[in-house]
Amino acid sequence: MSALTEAKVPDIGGSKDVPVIEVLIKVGDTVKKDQGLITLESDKATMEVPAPFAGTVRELKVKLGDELSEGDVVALIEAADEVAVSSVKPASSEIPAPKKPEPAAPVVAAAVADTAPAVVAPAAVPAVAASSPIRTPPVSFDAEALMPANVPYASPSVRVFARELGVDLSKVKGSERGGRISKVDVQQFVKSALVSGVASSGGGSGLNLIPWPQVDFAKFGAIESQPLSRIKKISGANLARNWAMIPHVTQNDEADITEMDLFRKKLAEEHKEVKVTPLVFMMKAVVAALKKYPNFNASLEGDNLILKKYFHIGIAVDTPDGLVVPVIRDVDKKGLLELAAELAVISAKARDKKLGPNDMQGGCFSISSLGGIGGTGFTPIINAPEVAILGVSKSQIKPIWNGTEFTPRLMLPLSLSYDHRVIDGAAAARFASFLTQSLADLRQLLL
Ligand code: CAO
Repeated sequence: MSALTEAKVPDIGGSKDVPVIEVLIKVGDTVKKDQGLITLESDKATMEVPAPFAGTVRELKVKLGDELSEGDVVALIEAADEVAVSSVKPASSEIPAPKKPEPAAPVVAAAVADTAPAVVAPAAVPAVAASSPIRTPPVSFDAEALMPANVPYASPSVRVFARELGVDLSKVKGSERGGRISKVDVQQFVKSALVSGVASSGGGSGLNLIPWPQVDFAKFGAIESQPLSRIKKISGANLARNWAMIPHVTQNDEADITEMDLFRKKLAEEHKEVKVTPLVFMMKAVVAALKKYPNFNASLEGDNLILKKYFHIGIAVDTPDGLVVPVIRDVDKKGLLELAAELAVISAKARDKKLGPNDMQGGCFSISSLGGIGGTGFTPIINAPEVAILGVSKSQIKPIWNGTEFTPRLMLPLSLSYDHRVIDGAAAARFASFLTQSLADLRQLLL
């Protein structure tokens, strides 16, 4: 067995009698260099005492609630590398002058006070170690980094939580009193890092969002807390990412669907077995527009635009548990009635929670129709990795000037959100304009 070496509390900025609020190790644990052994919490900061070298914890000298100051012994550690300990034996009894350690250099000894033996000599330790205590160089902690003002202020559980997520607490802004970092601050930091695609180590290009407001709502009146459904959690995460990462612009337009709706009603009359709504006409018009403007049937992959030669359309379906987007495949190859039947099947499947992952994959472009409900326009959020989405609102009869007089026309509001990294405003205006023309005169779809 190697000699046992004392791990001591390093320079903690002059703080004295600082309580131990967390013991992070137990006897028998193997520790890495710089791994936290205990956490001390003063009224100004929380700080970990790191292992000065790798090894095995043989004895713990502190317990929760103990009050420690610089130089107090935390644990006895058997160094993993015997050479590391023996190599520090000085040639004479003179103690080397303290040097500021170089962080990259291997640590060869623990903290040791000038007067105290650095190596404890239990029975198993070689006699030489017991009789002539090894004097080791001074502490290898970076006192600067451990100064209370430089140590992130967070409770032990938050520190453990951050460690589990691999978050560097020094990069997290604390929202609590005195800048204390809460669990929510850490979660918010992780969310921002994920959204920005920046690793927790940073890089300066994150969103750098301020933490989510923490409000005790119960202070202002009665409340009830309801857990979000699984679908809401999943779709919420997707929507938040898409909204944050895609530069959205929404182009609004109106289609005169007077003739289209007459045709729809006639079709519905003749084919009572299916429900023919304006949505199937939108799907056909969208496919014609995607063929004419292929950049809308694309996905961004790094510096490349992946253009798709197939036409699968996602349809946003409102279910009691939240929004899902099943995909209807090969819309270009299907007629209006077939699409109407498929739409009925897939939306029923969505509402019955019977959609499988396959039903929701492979979409090229999505349509979100709120036309059955109401509204004059909205901003649909692009369903990444698609680059555009069409929002459909409720049609209504409006007086439209035909050059000589106002005539009543059934007008359908359309809202086209597009990824401005891929699509220019002019292209979006053309795409929307093509859609309105096609819906106004369905013969266009045959061209
Ligand atoms: N203008 C006027 N009336 C419209 C219309 C429009 N744009 N679109 C549909 N309607 C009518 C339909 O013709 C139908 O009328 P009848 O009951 O008289 O036959 C009625 O509104 C209801 O239509 P519907 O909503 O059942 O059918 P749909 O084909 O239009 O839509 C579906 C199907 C699944 C898309 C829809 O039910 C749905 O879930 N929409 C919500 C999508 C959503 O939540 N989007 C928001 C995403 S962002 O949060």
